[in-house]
Amino acid sequence: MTQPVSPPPAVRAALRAQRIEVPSWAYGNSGTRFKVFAQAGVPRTPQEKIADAARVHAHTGIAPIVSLHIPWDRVDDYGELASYAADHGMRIGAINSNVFQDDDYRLGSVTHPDPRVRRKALDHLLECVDIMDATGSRDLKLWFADGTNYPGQDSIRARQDRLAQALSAVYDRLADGQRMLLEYKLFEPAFYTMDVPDWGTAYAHCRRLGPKAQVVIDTGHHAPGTNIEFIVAFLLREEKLGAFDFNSRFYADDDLMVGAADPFQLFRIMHEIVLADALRPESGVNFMLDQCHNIEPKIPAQIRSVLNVQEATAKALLVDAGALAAAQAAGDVLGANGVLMDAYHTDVRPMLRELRTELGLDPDPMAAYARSGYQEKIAAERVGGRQAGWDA
Ligand code: PSV
Ligand code: MN
Repeated sequence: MTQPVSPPPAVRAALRAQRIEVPSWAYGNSGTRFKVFAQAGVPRTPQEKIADAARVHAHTGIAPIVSLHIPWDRVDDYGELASYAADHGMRIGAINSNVFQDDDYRLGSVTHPDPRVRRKALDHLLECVDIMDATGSRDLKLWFADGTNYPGQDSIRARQDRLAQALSAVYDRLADGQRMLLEYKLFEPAFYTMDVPDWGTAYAHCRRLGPKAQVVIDTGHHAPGTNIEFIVAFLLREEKLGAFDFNSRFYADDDLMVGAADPFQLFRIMHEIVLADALRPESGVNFMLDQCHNIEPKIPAQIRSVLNVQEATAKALLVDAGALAAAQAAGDVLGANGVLMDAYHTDVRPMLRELRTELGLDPDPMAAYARSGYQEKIAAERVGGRQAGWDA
């Protein structure tokens, strides 16, 4: 079945309302542990990162939110930073805590055996909530590098107790309307146990804490072959899916552009989102990117990533839900699969170009950015100073 170029009004409305949040750190230098390649024009300050994020929004029309990472984006006045973002048509999204880049955290942060280190980590998390108050952010994103490398190194159970204690102290500090998002990761940097290795662990902690605690699915944080859309469907049903950290991976936590490695997986994820009516910003699911552009230019890579999510979403919205339900009820295995694949194989690019034109945007965001001269401008202007990166 061929889909019409002009989408039904409901699909059009859903695509207009879709919002994607971009990470400030995607605009800084990044790399592997072997080499960080510097790029010309990379931001030196959080303000310059926000200005770059604003270019992504200017060309896509659906990415007006930027996440910060503290201390990478530390400033004296966060209220002022929020105003700067607003002046650029952006708002500050999730505040990402960082309790993994300090010598004190060699054996963990909130699960460290030493109460002094645990206190220091907790103080940082609480400071992040203060920052949320100043920026008007709703979400605190928690990712813990905590874990162990060797059997017997520390008590798995005691570390869970310490984790629960810290989470509960942060939870109690949250104001009305604020949430904490707990991210899990199978391995890295710890290789024997991670203290939050999987969605089940994150879910169990969040469930005990209450409704303001929600799980984040970083698509790169699973064992190869994991059925991520199953996790999505399950957490949505339990009202515990708070956000995505979108990226793609071939091997481990590769942080490549979302939709680059496996566009079909991204479609399957977005299909579960659409089925649960969780695409609307009011649904509470925050669609964030968490990516690093080690070898490709950063702003166009972010634009491409936003477009990849938009394309997967458009395809998911085109699934004929009635035909799918009928085929499923009839036990028509091939028919049901066919309905899904019809939508996946639809070329949605013409309809998205049309939508952008309606929004007053250039229909081809990648070409429009290339023509805009912004890349040349920042390369010429941003000379001197210290380029942002993983350590700044
Ligand atoms: C950890 O690998 C992670 O996915 C967390 O979200 C961090 O905050 C982010 O990467 C930093 O790059
Ligand atoms: Mn992440």
